[in-house]
Amino acid sequence: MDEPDRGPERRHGSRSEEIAAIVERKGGVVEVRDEADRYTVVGPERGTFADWLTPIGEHYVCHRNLVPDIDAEEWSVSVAGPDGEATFDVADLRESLPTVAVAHTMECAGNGRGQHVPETGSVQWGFEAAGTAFWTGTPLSSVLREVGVEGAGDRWLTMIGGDSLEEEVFARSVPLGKALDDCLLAFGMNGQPLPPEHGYPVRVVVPGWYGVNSVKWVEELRVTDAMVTEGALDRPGSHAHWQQDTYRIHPEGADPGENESVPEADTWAQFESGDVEHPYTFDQTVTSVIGSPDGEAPVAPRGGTVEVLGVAWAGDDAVTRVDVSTDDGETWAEASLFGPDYDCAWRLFRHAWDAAPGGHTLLSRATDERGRTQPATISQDWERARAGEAFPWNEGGYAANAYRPNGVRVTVEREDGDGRSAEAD
Ligand SMILES: Nc1nc2c(c(=O)[nH]1)N[C@H]1C(S)=C(S)[C@@H](COP(=O)(O)O)O[C@H]1N2
Ligand SMILES: [Mo]
Repeated sequence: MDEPDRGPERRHGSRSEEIAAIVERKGGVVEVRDEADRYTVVGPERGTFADWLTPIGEHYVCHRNLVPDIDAEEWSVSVAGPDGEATFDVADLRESLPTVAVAHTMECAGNGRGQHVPETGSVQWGFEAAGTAFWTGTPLSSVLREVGVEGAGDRWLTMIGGDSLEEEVFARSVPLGKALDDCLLAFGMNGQPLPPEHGYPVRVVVPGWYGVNSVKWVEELRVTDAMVTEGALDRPGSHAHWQQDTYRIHPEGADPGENESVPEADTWAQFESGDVEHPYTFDQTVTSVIGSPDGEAPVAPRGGTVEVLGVAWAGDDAVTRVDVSTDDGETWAEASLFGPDYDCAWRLFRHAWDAAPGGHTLLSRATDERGRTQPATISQDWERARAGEAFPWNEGGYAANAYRPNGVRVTVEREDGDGRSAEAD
């Protein structure tokens, strides 16, 4: 097959189409396949962020290679620990080990990448690459006990995807402590069998951490002394691309180098402390999205108010406060948090807005239990970023949580004397 020219200009062309498809589409979920970068992505509309549970059909999808064609009857996960190796097929996981359900807000580390100026490479997500589902499966702690894992120590768990290519293995490592704490081998999503695009028959779910850590179609787990580095696995192909070369926060042109460990896994703590030169994207930074009004059509007040609804999350930390501005950031009001309150899943927020007719820009700004608040913008000035005044522009466009780009422009109609919209009749 002839390969089309994939020069820089051509790639930029395909990026623009991608941006149009993801950000400007109307009317439902759209799958975009970027052959140049081998990415398949699907993203929902803004209205998805007005509900707590994300239906499977509205949950974003992101992966690099094609969905592997897997026969679940034949599939097994091999697990290597201190006492040797064991394999688990899907029936073993379902029937011989405990089943749990975990609420988790999945978010792509590239969510907000399309808000970086200048533009970075790869999928140009706006705010769409996030969703909350119930994931059903076996606790990793149960699986790991079977191969002799008792405590975590400084060890890591390296996870390999069944979509690995001969030349490039899809491998990710998380601290073993996190794996034992709350991670699972999931075989169900929102009460349904795991769909192929979300990792059927079995995927890892790493609650509250960026999506890339939740390896789909998982085929191998290994307890290791270090996170995966190049040449660490006895397999052909490159091993560390997804851990060491990508998904790290660094300025343009930096060579991130390889680390075997980090003193602290929290993404923002790595950045703030300056101890990790090029932070790894593990837990999610605090952020929020308004889901309603969605800006698609004018809204009419009821009894003078319009309800502003949205979601806010902060990875494995809790959201403690959300503020809403209905005048483009001039003034702010504290919203109420309501609805389900699970570790590692987003909270709903609402604010009753005294909405006057005309055009308004709505913003939301979340704060987490560590007192971290979303910054307004993304900036190339890393000093400002370290002071918490902006999110650091980084070459991979990862982990962005600026609130201004997530804002929504809304037109409010006049309400008539009966408390009904003038144009609703
Ligand atoms: N094996 C494998 N797992 C993977 C990926 C992949 O390309 N291969 N993509 C990761 C990325 S980048 C994200 S954001 C999440 C997305 O999960 P979802 O498609 O179920 O939303 O899967 C992660 N797990
Ligand atoms: Mo991702």
